[in-house]
Amino acid sequence: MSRLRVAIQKSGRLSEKSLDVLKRCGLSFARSKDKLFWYGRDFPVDVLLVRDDDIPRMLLDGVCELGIVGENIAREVMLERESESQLNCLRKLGFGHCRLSIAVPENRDIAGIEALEGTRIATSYPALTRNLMMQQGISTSIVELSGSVEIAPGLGTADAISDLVSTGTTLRANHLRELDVLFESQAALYGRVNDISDEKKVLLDRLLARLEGVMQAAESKYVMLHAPREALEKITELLPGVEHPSVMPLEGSDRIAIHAVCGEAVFWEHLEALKAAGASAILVLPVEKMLA
Ligand code: PRT
Ligand code: ZN
Repeated sequence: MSRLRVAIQKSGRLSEKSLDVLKRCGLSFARSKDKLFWYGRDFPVDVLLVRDDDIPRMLLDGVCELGIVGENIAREVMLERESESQLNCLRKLGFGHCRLSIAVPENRDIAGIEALEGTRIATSYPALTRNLMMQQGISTSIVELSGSVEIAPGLGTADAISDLVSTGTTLRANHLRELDVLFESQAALYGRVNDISDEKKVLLDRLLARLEGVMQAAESKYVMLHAPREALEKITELLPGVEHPSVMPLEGSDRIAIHAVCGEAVFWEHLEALKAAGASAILVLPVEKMLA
């Protein structure tokens, strides 16, 4: 019986959510704390726990068929190896959001990244940075650093940096200013799926269908409310991502009950607008599972 292997980050920003998404696909594992391999119990998918930087290479080397990693790392390795086609991004996962940005010392008067032509840029993402700067017609010399990139300008080893940013706190703390965003990243499921056996392909398709359901369910809400019959059209328009709600009569009332799965986020503003349109008893429930 065929099995698939999925590599995830052992400990770091992506670990918990990577495992969580697999669990929500119905996977469970026989695990031991320090072991790097967890055996899939209910579904033939095993987990390898590794450093995130190793995941794209493990996929390319055929150690595993699947991996959850930031697009930043996947793209960097693909550019390094010039083998973009071999790793497929199967599904973006909606967590681990960050951006690869160019930042400069805040006291330097630099208007845009064009002004960085011929300067030195420190980064842990040399291939991605060089590639994205070249696409904009800017050539720079790359100073490759494996960590603490943000201190390079202060030390005089670079004029600017290209680093991951999420809140911007690290840049501010180091008196750097975000000049431009080169690349937006999030965690994604990657696969080496072209050269796998038919049996593994069947497994992969099952897993991907479940994952699609999980992702859609996470983005969806089930909304129930009461409304005057004549407000149906208006209320349907106000429900985010809904075209055909279920409509039910309410015993002994001229109002109706409307139920709908909203495919987009439901905010307080939506509820206030629904109330203003005549809705009452508005309930918003999470959707646990969904299969199209
Ligand atoms: O040990 P291992 O190699 O597995 O982990 P790691 O330390 O290399 O990675 P980790 O856990 O820090 O990050 C894993 C992935 O999370 C990255 O590859 C990105 O895809 C994603 N991610 C999301 C981030 C950030 N946000 C982030 N803010 N990765 C790093 N940072 C760092 C950034 O490098 C900078 O030093 O956080 C600092 C900036 O954060 P702010 O909030 O101050 O802007
Ligand atoms: Zn890493």
